[in-house]
Amino acid sequence: MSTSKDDLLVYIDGKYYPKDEAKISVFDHGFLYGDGVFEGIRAYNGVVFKLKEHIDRLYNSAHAIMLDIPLTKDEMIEAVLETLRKNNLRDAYIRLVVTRGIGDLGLDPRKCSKPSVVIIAVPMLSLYDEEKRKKGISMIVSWIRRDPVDATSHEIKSLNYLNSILAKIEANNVGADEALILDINGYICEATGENIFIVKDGKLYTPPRSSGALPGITASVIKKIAVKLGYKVIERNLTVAELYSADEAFLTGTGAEIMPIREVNKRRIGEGRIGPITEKILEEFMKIVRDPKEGIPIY
Ligand code: PXG
Repeated sequence: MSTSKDDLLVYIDGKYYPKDEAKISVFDHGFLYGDGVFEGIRAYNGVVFKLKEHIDRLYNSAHAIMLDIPLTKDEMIEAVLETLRKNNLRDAYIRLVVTRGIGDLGLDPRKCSKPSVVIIAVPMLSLYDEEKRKKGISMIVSWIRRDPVDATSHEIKSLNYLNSILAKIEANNVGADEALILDINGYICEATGENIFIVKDGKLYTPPRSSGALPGITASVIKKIAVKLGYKVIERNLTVAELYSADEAFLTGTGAEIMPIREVNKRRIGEGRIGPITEKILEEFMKIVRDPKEGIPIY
């Protein structure tokens, strides 16, 4: 049986705390400056899906911001698994955060002596309702552009998500489900926390890494599934007009899994519901996430 959300145990620097006592200092630069890195991970049926890949990405993000994680990758994997065990979880959403640690009120990270590691695991939450999975979501194109690769690039999964949050606020303000974020050149980049794929004439298209999008772990799984199913996957710059005239389009991410797009800026996409190729890929994805070979078992 899973624990209820109220008696969750949270891992902080090697110790477990009840949810209400799980606290980080206000002098932590993760709080003061968004200085840190994170991962969002999911466990399905007792297996942490692509855990190794998420840990690799976390350490790459940390390396890019010159943050030394005080655990080896193996120790980190064990800490994630132990947090799930302590909470009796088999299907879970896991948030792994490494902050710069406690410093002074200046932003210089050299003043922070020790990074903090936080692992939160909660019973699986669905970010979108299942009806949306069939009908698709509505999107707007946000006026806020993705931080370019030579700025606070989202290739690095840092704690600074204001760029995405501003886009999400725009979507919320007009009652849209999600925001599409363009790169500095006006090409499609990604959504606030999901990558995007377009289907046209039986081929899949997705923006290149140079757009500033996060190299998504779900997206890389989708690419493999698509190829296995016989669809060509092309990475290239995509315009909003191409999205408007796509046969199908969908978002991918750990939280969203695969989410069809019904409309963008009130333009219907394809049939305005989940398309046949998206449906096939979704069906295969749901098999793969439960395959023990695709992750690390908890128990
Ligand atoms: N782009 C961005 C900017 C992300 O933050 C993705 C793409 C998809 O990547 P993965 O590796 O998950 O396929 C992300 C991931 C949330 C949430 O709570 C966000 C993500 C993951 C899990 C939960 O909104 N972002």
